[in-house]
Amino acid sequence: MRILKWTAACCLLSILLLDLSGCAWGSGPDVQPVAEPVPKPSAGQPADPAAESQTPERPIVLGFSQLGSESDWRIANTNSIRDAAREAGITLLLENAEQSQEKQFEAIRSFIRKKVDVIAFAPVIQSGWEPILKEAQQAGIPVILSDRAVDVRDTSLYVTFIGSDFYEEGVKAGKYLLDKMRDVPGPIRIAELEGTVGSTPSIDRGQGFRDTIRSRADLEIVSSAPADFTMEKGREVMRAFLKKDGKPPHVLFAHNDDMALGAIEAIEEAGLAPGKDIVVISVDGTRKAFEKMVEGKINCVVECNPLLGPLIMQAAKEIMQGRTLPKRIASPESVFTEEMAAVEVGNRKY
Ligand code: GYE
Repeated sequence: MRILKWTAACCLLSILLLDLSGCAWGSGPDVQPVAEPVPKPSAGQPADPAAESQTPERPIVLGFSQLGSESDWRIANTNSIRDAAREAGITLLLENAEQSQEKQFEAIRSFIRKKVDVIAFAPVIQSGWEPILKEAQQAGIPVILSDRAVDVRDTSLYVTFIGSDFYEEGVKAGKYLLDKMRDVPGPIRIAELEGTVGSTPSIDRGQGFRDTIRSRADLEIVSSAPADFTMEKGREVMRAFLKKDGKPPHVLFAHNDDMALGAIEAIEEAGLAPGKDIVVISVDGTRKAFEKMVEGKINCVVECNPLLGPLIMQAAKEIMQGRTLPKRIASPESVFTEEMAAVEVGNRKY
């Protein structure tokens, strides 16, 4: 399912004062305003309603279930969360689920048992979250979704979703390809390395890309398979694509940089030149991918910002102060091409 895009029209005054590492509440141009009152946190909630707008005296305790450590994006995301918690004076309980939803359930249950003030998590896949979210709601603990979305009918089960617009990222990748191939006659064969099956970024990037390239009938996705967002699987699956029918694709669309980096190795092993024989398009914008762009081995990287820590801490604080948050908080992101890589590589923060 494609996650709907919302606009957070009314921004909170406090965020204007923040240094959010390039992020801002609800910046997306096509996001619809859905601001919801925050459920009252039970743990650490001041009894006196007048005290609600004051910062609690003891540090806020935030339980964060990180989905794994599968990519450089993820490492940067975890570091951002750790650093931002330290800077905000928030006590962080951080658990790594190693790409297992079951482990995320366990972590969230442990946070509920420990009566943390706020729970945040990056859901590995979209489906199956309703029961655990109900457990958190029954315990009166507000939940922030970070990075990826959940597919639940009752959106009151979480306060806000802080993360990128993955559909738009897929659209950007598709637009780059249409532009790049403007004067190239078809048929153009495309291989796609998908991310984790059932995860929001994989579903939405794939959909945005398809919806965009559909305008040219001679662009065809000839191979598509999941490679779990890791470099190893990217290499392995790309090897299989290249062996498949003896005809290499003209284009590779990798749903993240790590898989693209693995695929580049497979392309070189096959005696082909990535970036030349095969146009390579990727998502994330890690420094390693930029370095490959400088070498001409990746042609385009769609940025996906992992530095969500400051936004998450700000949201946790505002929840504890009883404020109303936008239902969707998206970070502004760019597209970088090989022509810009040499200038931009030094600016990468992850
Ligand atoms: O693109 C990928 C990571 O959910 C946006 O997960 C994130 C994705 C990111 O493994 O590198």
